[in-house]
This record gives sequence, structure tokens and C-alpha cells, in this order.
Amino acid sequence: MKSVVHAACPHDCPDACGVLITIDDGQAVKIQGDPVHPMTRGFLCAKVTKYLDRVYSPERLLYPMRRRLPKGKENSGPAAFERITWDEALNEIASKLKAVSDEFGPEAILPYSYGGTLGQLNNASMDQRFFHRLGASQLNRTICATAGGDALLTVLGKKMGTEPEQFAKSKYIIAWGANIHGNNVHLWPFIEEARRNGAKLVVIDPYRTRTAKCADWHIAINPGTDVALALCMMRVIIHENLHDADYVSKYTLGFDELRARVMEDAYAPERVSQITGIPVEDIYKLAREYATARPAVIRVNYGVQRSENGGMNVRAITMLPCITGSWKEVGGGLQLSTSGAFPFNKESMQRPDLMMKSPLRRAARVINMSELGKALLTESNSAVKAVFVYNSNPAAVAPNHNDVVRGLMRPDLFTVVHEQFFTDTTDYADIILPATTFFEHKELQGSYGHYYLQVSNQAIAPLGECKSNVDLFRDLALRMRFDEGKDSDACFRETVDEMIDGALNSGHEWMKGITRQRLEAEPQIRLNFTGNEDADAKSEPYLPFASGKFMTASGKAELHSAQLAAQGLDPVASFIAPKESRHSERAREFPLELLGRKADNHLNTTFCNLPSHQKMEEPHLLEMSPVDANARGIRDGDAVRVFNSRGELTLKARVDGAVRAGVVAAKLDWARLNPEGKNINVLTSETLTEIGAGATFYSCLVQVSKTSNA
Ligand SMILES: Nc1nc2c(c(=O)[nH]1)N[C@H]1C(S)=C(S)[C@@H](COP(=O)(O)OP(=O)(O)OC[C@H]3O[C@@H](n4cnc5c(=O)[nH]c(N)nc54)[C@H](O)[C@@H]3O)O[C@H]1N2
Ligand SMILES: Nc1nc2c(c(=O)[nH]1)N[C@H]1C(S)=C(S)[C@@H](COP(=O)(O)OP(=O)(O)OC[C@H]3O[C@@H](n4cnc5c(=O)[nH]c(N)nc54)[C@H](O)[C@@H]3O)O[C@H]1N2
Ligand code: SF4
Ligand SMILES: [Mo]
Repeated sequence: MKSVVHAACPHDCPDACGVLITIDDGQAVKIQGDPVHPMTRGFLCAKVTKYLDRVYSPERLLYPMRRRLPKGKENSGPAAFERITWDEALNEIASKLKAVSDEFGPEAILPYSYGGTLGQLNNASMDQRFFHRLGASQLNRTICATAGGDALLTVLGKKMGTEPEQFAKSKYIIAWGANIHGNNVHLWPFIEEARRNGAKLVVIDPYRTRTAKCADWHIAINPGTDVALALCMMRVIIHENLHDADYVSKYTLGFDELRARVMEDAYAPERVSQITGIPVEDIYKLAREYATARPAVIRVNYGVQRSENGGMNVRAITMLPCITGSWKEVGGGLQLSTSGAFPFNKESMQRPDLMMKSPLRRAARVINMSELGKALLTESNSAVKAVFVYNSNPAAVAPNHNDVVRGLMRPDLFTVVHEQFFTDTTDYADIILPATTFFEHKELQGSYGHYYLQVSNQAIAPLGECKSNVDLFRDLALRMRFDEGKDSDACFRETVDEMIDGALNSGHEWMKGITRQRLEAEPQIRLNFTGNEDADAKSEPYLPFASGKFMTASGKAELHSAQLAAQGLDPVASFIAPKESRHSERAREFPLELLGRKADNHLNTTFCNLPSHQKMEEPHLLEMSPVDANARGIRDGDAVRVFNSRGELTLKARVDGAVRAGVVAAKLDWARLNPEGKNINVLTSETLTEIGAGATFYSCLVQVSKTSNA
């Protein structure tokens, strides 16, 4: 008997697709996009279309394992481990964590998790309760989005923006550091619709992405210089009186300071042209077109904030619709993320108050996940002694890979990894635990690219002995008796349904009328921005800032931010040449700017191991311009050494038109798939962004040479 189950794709992707899974006799036999989901519109990306290959891969981890052979890349995979029962695994982990806590204090335990699943429960709920009650170090999850997210907040006060559906109504669309075709493909049909109606698509990206290839205009900006471009655009717009003076006076704060800033010589088009590599006339053209085409919308993505200036880049770009007033128009405005609109009850889900029941009786210290190498190698009496990894593959995704690996190899470090597959990180695990995929558990799903809530139903039974993150941390909490005694808490016994109810129960008007029962019956529900029960009003285009209502301290769009000033940062925005850029001293030794980018057909390092996905991505390439290749005697196909002071890696030169002179590009991949056991993160640094303390993957200088054996 066949049946169809509605689920939601939980991968770290703005689209959060509605998914239909066909089940035959307990087996999933088909996956398709939900045709009624307003953003999914019946199709899935190339990665998830092949999801049955992932769920039923012969390489899935199916039972707990304990290490038998020494840690390291030499002892990868099943032969290095022996099978144990869940009972043994939970006992061993519980006693080890307790021993670490007793001897070194609970902050010697570090949870490490990120985007394996963005499902509300399996991303951050029972795990957080567990680690809070334990008193473990808190992890500042900065590896992806904090620079841009925090910067957006300084202007808008809320992480939200233009609805994707409204892009269809736009006449001028800027994809700014946003590889829409690769990373946010469900926005694409709306852009195509707009273009059929005469809209222009401009892509601002140092790399010629799939999106750039399809665009009307590709502006190949120098990496890390977007703040200079945005300030210069505002200079032209203000100078030519193309801004919306009425909107500015009613709804923004600090316009005079902004005007003074952009009129400085540093932001004259001629200067900015030198910084950004964009011809002066193109800067004028872009500014004028953007300010006069109506409506104009900006899809800015996290690409612009993975550099040392990341926060200021996003801050300056976000000011553009605030001065043109394009927030007033359907199809105007800007989107970086919509995640802040979902008013989940995070306190109920994550229970930070439980830290007061931990042996610490206070909030635990915070460790920045983008400095994992540093955290593991710092020798002090507060050293990390145990790492618990789930939802992440730090031995591949964290910057400064060589230090991360040195840290993970420490003989005194106890490491647990909860995973679906053997990964780069399981090479350093003492215990491996098998995790379910989203087919195998129930979830609550928000989004960072649209405004629909979904319940993802369980489609099949867990494979082998796999457990969801929720079940794992519930079992571990019960094993450690967190539900008993004077510091006990009933939250460790909650069911998944009770947790979903708790998450939805925030009392926020946008959640009004949205219950688990409704989400189980309806495939997706848009946030209730009207706060009333009127069905018509619910489908009206939502314009969050049409009449101000910014959620900053002042209630206005803050072009001048007192909060940034208090942090010693520029309260408006300014360009400071990144330490790792063509404009810096270091460029004498390492003259090329490396973009260690995401693959269009993988999701960070998820899917890297699957043959069906590998077929779609040519591995181990270093893309470079003919100018830089010729200067080094390198031809297409040559083996090249890419190096800097942190590491080196051999790749294959691809001399194509993807990057301009001075920039090289390579893809993030599993280190273990490279013959040398390394990936591009051997080159990236643990330097943090100025706002949000985020990772700076795209501020990375390297040198390239032809290998001698080529
Ligand atoms: N297919 C696929 N989809 C994904 C992912 C994936 O790995 N693969 N990852 C998911 C995740 S975790 C995230 S955070 C989102 C991210 O989605 P995006 O933000 O779109 O991600 P990136 O690919 O990091 O960056 C976008 C573009 O920014 C460009 N860029 C780099 N530096 C600069 C700069 O200084 N200025 C400008 N203007 N552009 C710059 C890059 O070349 C890249 O093409 O995508 C998600 N979706
Ligand atoms: N050089 C370079 N490095 C980067 C980036 C880049 O663009 N360039 N991008 C950065 C960005 S934006 C991000 S978001 C990070 C991403 O960093 P991560 O979030 O670590 O991303 P993935 O590599 O996809 O690893 C996620 C792992 O979680 C596992 N997983 C999936 N579902 C579950 C589950 O339900 N339970 C458990 N326990 N595990 C699960 C998957 O099998 C996978 O191995 O990488 C960062 N690193
Ligand atoms: S990865 Fe993104 S585009 Fe692909 S199915 Fe999941 S949510 Fe949709
Ligand atoms: Mo990310």
C-alpha cells in the first residue's frame, strides 16, 4: 500500500522546501517537491532530488561504535571501530562526561554543532537543555551568519525582509554576494517571472556563478570591498537627489551623518573604482538605475559577510532601500534572512535557565566556534577536555583546518560524534553514534528565506539503530539522571509533540492561530503578520517596513548606530582594507585572494561522499584567470600548489573565466576525498569579522605555483 507523507527539507538552505515522500511497505520510494508550497512550487534542488541515495546509502552509520585504532586520517572508516550497544555507548559517554566535569569543571566540555539540520527541535532544543543542565561551555555559533545577521539588526532591528514571492513584481533585482541559482534556487522562478515582465538582474560577485552567467549584468567586484561600493552608490543617489526625502525624514535616523560620510573623498567614485575594481561609469550607472527603477529589490546573501569587513558590507548595503524608500513598494526592499520573523519560544525549547541547576550555578563561558583550533590548542587550566559533535563536520568546515586537526588529535581529548556517515570528523572520534535523517523523525520547520511554517512528518522508521538528536540527548539526560533529585527537570521527559507545542506557544501575534494540529493538517502556514483571523489579509503581500516600524531601539532605520559607537565601531559604515586582501601588506608575499566557495551540488560538506552527487561536481579544482596562470607558467589541467603561512594543498588548475586577475577560487569538500587528506580550509584563518565575531572564509590570501612533478 502506497502512501504519501508531507515533510520539510531541514538542510541549511533558505528555501526550506515542502517535500512529499511516497512510502511503499515501509520504504521510501519517491521524493518530490510539494506543489502547493508557494516557494517550493513542486520542484526540489538537484541535491535533494537524489535524497533516497542518501537515506539508503550503504555507507549510512547504523549503530554506535567505539574506536579501536589510533585517531587520525590513516584510520578512517569502519575498520578503526568496533560495534557497541546503545547501552554501552550511553554509559561510557555519561561516565566520561561526569569524570571530566568532576575533575576539570563542566566547562571543559564543549558541544559543537551547526547546520546538519535546521529543524527547530533537532537543531537546538533537547541538546541545549542537556548541555545547559550539564554546565558545558556555550558555543557561539558564528561560522556562517553572525556578521551579516548582527549588522542587519543594527539597521533594521529584525532579521527579516522582502518576501520571495514579491521578487516577481520587481523591475530591478540585485543579487549581491548571492549565488541564487546555486544556493537559493527556489527564488529563481520569481526572478524569471520578473524578467519576463522587463526586470533587469544584476549580480555583484567576484566569481562568475551560475547566477552571474544568467544575469543581464555581472559586476565582478574585488572581494571584501562591498561597503565602499554601497557607500559610493549612496553618494551618487544623495548627490543627485534620487533618494526619498520623505521616507528618510520620517523613518530613518542619522541621515546627516551618512551624507557626511559618503561625501568624504574616500568614497568618490574614482577612489571607489580603485578599491572595488569597478569602472567609474559602472558605479554611476548602477547607482542611478537602482534608485530610479521601481520597484528595485536586493537579495544580499551571506557571501558578502564572510570577509573581515563582513558586517560593514551588509550594513551599508542594507541602508540602500532605507534611503530610496523602496521598502514601501511590493517587490522592493531587501532580503538577507527571514529567520528573525519566526517567533518560536526559544526559552521553552532551549531552557538556558537550566545552567542555574548545573554544578556551575551560573551562565557557562562562551567559546566561538570559528576559533575551534585555538580553543582546542590553548593550554590552560580551563582547557577543553571533551567535545561533543553533532549537526556538523568541523574537521572539514572550520577555518584553519591544520590547527583544528592538531587539536582533535590531542591524546587527552574525548570526542563523541553523532553522524549519518563517516566524515572527516569521525576520523577523530572516540565514540560514533548513528543519526536519523529527516525521513526518520518528526520536526518543526521554519525558514531563513520565506515566511512559511511546516511540520515535517516522520516518513519511515529509523534505519538500523539510528536516533534523532532529540532522542539522543533525551536518553543521555535520563542516563545522567537529570530528571531526578533536587535539580531535576521534567523537560527531559518531553515528547516531540510536546516540544513542538512549546515552541509554537510564544504568545506572539504572528503565531496567532498556528498550532501543531493545524500544521499537521495543512502542509504549510504563513506567519500571521496581520495578527487576526481574516484569511484574505493573510495572503496579502507583507511589507515589513513600508511605514517605518523598524525594530531598532529608536524605531527607525539606523544609518547611525549608537550601539556600534558604544562598541568602538564606526557608527555609520566605512571601508577598512582587510588584512588579507590585495590592498594589504601581506599581499606582497601571498598576492592572490582565495574564494573557498560552496559547491552548487553539495551543501557545505553534506552530500560530498555520495557518488550520485559527486558526478555533478568536478573535484579538486583551483580556478584562476589566464593572467595569473600565464604569469606562473601554469596551463589548464596542471597540478598546482596553493599555499600560505597556514597550510598548503595541491589542486588542479582550471584556467577559465570564472575569476578575474588577482582572485582564485576553489570548492569546499571533504578533506579525506583529496589525495593529500586536506581541503581548502588548511588555508583559511580564524580571524573574526568586526561585527558578529564571524568566520572570514573569503578574506584569505594565497600564493600559487606549478608543482614540480606536473
Ligand atoms: N547548493 C548549495 N546551496 C547552499 C549551500 C551550499 O553549500 N550549496 N550552503 C547553504 C548555506 S550554509 C548558506 S549560508 C547559504 C549561503 O548562500 P550564499 O550567501 O549565496 O553563499 P556563498 O556561496 O557563501 O556566497 C555567495 C556568493 O558570494 C560571493 N562572494 C564572496 N566574497 C564576496 C564579496 O566580498 N563580495 C561579493 N559581492 N560577493 C562575494 C561568492 O563568490 C558566492 O558566489 O547557502 C545555502 N545553500
Ligand atoms: N571554506 C569554506 N568553509 C566553510 C564555508 C565556505 O563557504 N567555505 N561555509 C561555512 C558555512 S556558511 C557553514 S553554515 C558551515 C557549515 O558547517 P556544518 O553545519 O558543519 O555543515 P556540513 O558540512 O554540511 O556538516 C553537517 C553534518 O551534519 C550531519 N547531519 C545532518 N543531519 C543530522 C542530524 O539530524 N543529526 C546529526 N547528529 N547530524 C546530522 C551531516 O551528515 C553533515 O556531516 O561551513 C562553513 N565552512
Ligand atoms: S536543500 Fe534547499 S533547495 Fe534543496 S530541497 Fe532542501 S530546502 Fe529545497
Ligand atoms: Mo551557512
